[in-house]
Amino acid sequence: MDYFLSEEQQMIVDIAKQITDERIVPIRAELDEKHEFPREILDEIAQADLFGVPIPEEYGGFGGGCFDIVLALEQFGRGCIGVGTAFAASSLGIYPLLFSGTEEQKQKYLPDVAAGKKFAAFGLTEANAGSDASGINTTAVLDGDEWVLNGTKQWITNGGEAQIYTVVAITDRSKGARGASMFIVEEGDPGFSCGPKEKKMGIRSSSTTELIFKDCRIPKDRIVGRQGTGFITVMKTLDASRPGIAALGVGLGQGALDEAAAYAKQRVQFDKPIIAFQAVQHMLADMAINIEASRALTYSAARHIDAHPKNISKISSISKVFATDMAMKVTTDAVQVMGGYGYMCEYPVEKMMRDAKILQIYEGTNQIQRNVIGQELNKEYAK
Ligand code: COS
Repeated sequence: MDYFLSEEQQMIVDIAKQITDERIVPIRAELDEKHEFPREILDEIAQADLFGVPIPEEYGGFGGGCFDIVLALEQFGRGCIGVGTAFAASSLGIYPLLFSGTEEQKQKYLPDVAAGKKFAAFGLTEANAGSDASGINTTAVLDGDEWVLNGTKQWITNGGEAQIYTVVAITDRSKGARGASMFIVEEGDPGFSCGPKEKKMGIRSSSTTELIFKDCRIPKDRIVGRQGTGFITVMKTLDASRPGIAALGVGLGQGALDEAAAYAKQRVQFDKPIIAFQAVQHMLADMAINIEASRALTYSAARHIDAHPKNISKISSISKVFATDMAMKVTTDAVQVMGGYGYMCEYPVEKMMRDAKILQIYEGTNQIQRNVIGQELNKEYAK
């Protein structure tokens, strides 16, 4: 379908597609098997200036919006969700600065992230604060000219690989969600370390670690936004980033359909390629229907967000739920079309199915997305 991309948007697609086909696809299985961080690929993505897509031009970026980043992520998702996640998490890590950072913070941190010289990460989740994000226990206390952070963040993408971390901590427990604040922690700050890499079902090339703060001291001016606004910044960050997760789902679904359809054309049973059987054709057709519907929805959501950046929670969550539930179903069906071969590690759909699962879990489970959508409907229909 023609989505009427501008010249610049088509350029983003073409560059991301080329990196995906030439660099990601040939080594994705090896990266997965070795749990290896895709540093060389990310360096190439940096050389192609794609880390700068969501960063304004005055800080060395491309000045793009949600739709531009969606286009890049769809391509990376088609190749490998692990690589796509590592890329996406760097944007996620700098969204708090874009939304709430001071001019000095933007000038200090954004150009290096835009150039891909430094990676970013976003630290929200804790052992006892997942869906209940406001239940975090990490604290930050002002001591003279420094904030002192204590606590542990869990399952942080790009942990140990990033140099810049935006981290939420409680500054006033009595104020509930209004008692959380956002901070910038840098690699090497005293009292800050990352745990070992977690072993995961999928997205194994991306790094996932704990962030550990033991009397971690950072300068006073590393707070992002006013004290007490950290939770609002978190919510704005997640609203802006969830269509990117939808885009990873669209790409992953497309990648799985490409594999399944190519296999069905060459696999002969009962003297015919199995694509000639209606049972298989209908499975492929359902995949194509749901991928295209997800793509159209995700693109529309991203374009809407760029045009109307306020009150975007509902459409952002709708795109995330629809496209990632689709990715789980399509990758599962791709394995089914390929039968025993699909279940074997030599074929990419086995990894795709494992990778798909995280899309329904991270950046807010799909159950939480339905809560967000339901709460918004509740408000709309009260009018
Ligand atoms: N934008 C701006 N502010 C928002 C917001 C949004 N999208 N969503 C909520 N808020 C504000 C609320 O207005 C409220 O402010 P007040 O206290 O001033 O009224 C505050 O944030 C708390 O909101 P709420 O009471 O709805 O939060 P809950 O404690 O019920 O938590 C959340 C529900 C939003 C945390 C939950 O639905 C959620 O999204 N969980 C998933 C978190 C997540 O994605 N984790 C994975 C992270 S991986 S990076």
